[in-house]
Amino acid sequence: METRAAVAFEAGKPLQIETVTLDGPREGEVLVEIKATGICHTDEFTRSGDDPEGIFPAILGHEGAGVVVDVGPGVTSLKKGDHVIPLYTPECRECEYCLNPKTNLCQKIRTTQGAGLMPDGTSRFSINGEKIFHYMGCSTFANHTVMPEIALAKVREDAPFDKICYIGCGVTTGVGAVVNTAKVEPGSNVVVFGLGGIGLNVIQGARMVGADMIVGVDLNPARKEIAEKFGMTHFVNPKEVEGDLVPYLVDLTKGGADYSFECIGNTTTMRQALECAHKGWGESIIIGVAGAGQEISTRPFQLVTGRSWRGTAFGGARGRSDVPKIVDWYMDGKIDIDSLITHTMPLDDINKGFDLMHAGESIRSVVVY
Ligand code: NAD
Ligand code: DAO
Ligand code: ZN
Ligand code: ZN
Repeated sequence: METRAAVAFEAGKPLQIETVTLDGPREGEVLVEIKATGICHTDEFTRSGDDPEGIFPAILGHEGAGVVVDVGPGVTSLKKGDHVIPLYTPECRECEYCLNPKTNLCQKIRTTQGAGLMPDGTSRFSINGEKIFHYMGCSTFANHTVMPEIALAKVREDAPFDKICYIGCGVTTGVGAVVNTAKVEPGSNVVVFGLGGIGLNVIQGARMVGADMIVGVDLNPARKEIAEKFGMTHFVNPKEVEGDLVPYLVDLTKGGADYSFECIGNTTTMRQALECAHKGWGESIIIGVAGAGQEISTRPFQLVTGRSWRGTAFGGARGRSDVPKIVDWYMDGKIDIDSLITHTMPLDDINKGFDLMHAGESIRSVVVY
């Protein structure tokens, strides 16, 4: 079939809207009509050329929601008409990783996904016979895409696509980091570095589980108002702190954070997040993705004296099992997604979504097909 897509032909260039050829689903695969997709920083990381593993030409996008149009042979868990959210972290339920409760990093299709290909080592996308690569196993910047069955979460049909697409990355990453990775207890003191599309979801996750003090740290004063709406109790702008930020945060939290989260991708703030964690038990969770080749450091005594440093991908969520529950939390009003979707646009205007991100004007832009 033919479908419309925003194609990244070269690193650093705007996406181009094209008619592309999409081959039908093969064994274990599903054809999905994408109804809406968020534009995430990770798409920009790859589009810009900063991602050393970026492959071109490719159809980017990994934060979508849509409807099953057709299924290939052997597909048993999905049928035409089902509503789905694509998963860049699949859940096969049978690999060594899926069988270990300590991780969500299913490895079943890791190698081919990382190479921009379907599990059989080929691509379904092309233009005039020239191969176009898949991206993060999703390619939601196409109106139709083909996905492995194990990388689709079936979700309820009354949930709006233009909101729940954000659960495909940002919401699950932030809320899941609190619920699945840190397992924040009621009454905890939490410090969140970076109040963007991820950090605001950490804040609402912390509120949902009953955290006591929720401190937000951001250089952008405009983030204070929306973070308060999401449950932040104290705002700290590092530019306004006299002296070192870490002792200031330790003092504010009366000894340090029970849990801190780094949602920026900056190795300096990663260190600050670790060091503002409480002596003896504080845990610091890295969510932000730092630039290629960067390294973190601290004095080992920080760990000897009981702080832990951890990281999380996709909020520790097992997508097929956990994503439908997060959709329920949204539909039940336990989490707010609407206020975070600051802009919507048609596919033709997708590059405006990237411009808004650069200007710091959007929390989330969503393309509606
Ligand atoms: P964002 O740009 O929307 O938010 C970042 C925020 O940090 C902004 O509000 C900015 O003002 C603030 N900031 C920047 N530098 C700062 C500093 N030095 N001190 C304090 N505040 C500062 O980004 P986002 O979409 O929320 O993504 C955050 C990070 O999470 C990115 O690195 C992204 O790649 C990563 N991410 C990780 C996962 C995962 O599974 N681990 C998933 C999605 C995104
Ligand atoms: O299993 O080795 C692996 C890779 C898992 C990929 C997880 C990526 C999470 C962070 C990237 C940002 C996602 C938008
Ligand atoms: Zn698996
Ligand atoms: Zn993302």
